[in-house]
Amino acid sequence: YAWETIKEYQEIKYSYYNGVAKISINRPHVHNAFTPLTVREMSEAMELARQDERVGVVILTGEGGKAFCSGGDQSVRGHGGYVGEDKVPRLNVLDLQMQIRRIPKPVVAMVAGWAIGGGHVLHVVCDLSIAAENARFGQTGPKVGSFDGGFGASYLARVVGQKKAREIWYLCDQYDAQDALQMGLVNKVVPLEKLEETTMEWCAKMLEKSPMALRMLKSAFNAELDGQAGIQELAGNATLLYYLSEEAKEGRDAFVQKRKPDFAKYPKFP
Ligand code: 1HA
Repeated sequence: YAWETIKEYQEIKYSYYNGVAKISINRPHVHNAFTPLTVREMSEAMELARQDERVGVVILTGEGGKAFCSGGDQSVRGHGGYVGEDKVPRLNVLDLQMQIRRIPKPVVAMVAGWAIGGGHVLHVVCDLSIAAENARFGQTGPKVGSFDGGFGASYLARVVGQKKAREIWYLCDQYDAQDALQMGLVNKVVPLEKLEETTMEWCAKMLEKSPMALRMLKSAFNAELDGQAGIQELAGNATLLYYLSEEAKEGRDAFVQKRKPDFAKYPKFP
């Protein structure tokens, strides 16, 4: 694929091809563990993908074929979070998780190798996950002195069920691609050399579909889980659709033209 670099970053790659944006963690020497800078760059790229009208689907992945992401970089873990050049401790990956769930376009995790700890949670919050046969999944929190009690716990439990989610967190075992497929943690398993091709085929199928329908569905899936914030997201999409209607435009036009709106002609559906 002729991926076009959209912006150069230090710790990630951000590229575009045929309606697909690809955000790839580029720290293969540490199995793509993230620092605050990695996350900041991913956040910015995710926002660029959101704003780019050409982009219909986003792929999240890691460089090198050996790891998707191994979580927070433990060598920069300080007092209260992961520390960057500004010396400030951060848990900014939580904001990235929210962005992945909020962007009104499907996000596909393309997982080769390790998806561990906070890196595992990143694939969990993606809309879809496609795994290579060498993929390995797991949480390590209780082993390394951490936990993600947000999406990492409750959303994981929605995906694989309460018993399995508790097993994953309490035992910190590692699971292979077939285990993950069996528990519904991933959508598909393919040989490593087919990973990008298959992921792009899935993206192409989604790109053929109605973007508004996909957008509505994503916010509908979120709404059930996200309470008031989920309803706000779904309702925002309802407002978007309403703004496209003649009926809503009549309200705007009447205001701008300083006249009474004439809504009488619009249908009162049963
Ligand atoms: O839980 C959270 C959060 C919760 C709430 C809010 C925010 C959160 C943010 C983050 C996190 C976390 O991510 S906590 C969990 C952090 N991650 C881990 O505990 C995984 C650590 N890594 C491993 O257990 C293993 O590396 C591995 C099972 C993924 C792979 O093992 P393997 O194949 O034996 O490779 P290994 O030799 O261990 O790793 C290769 C190199 O990468 C090593 O460096 P080297 O000795 O060659 O210099 C290794 O130290 C480095 N590396 C791997 N993972 C990390 C890492 N360096 C720093 N941080 C890592 N996470």
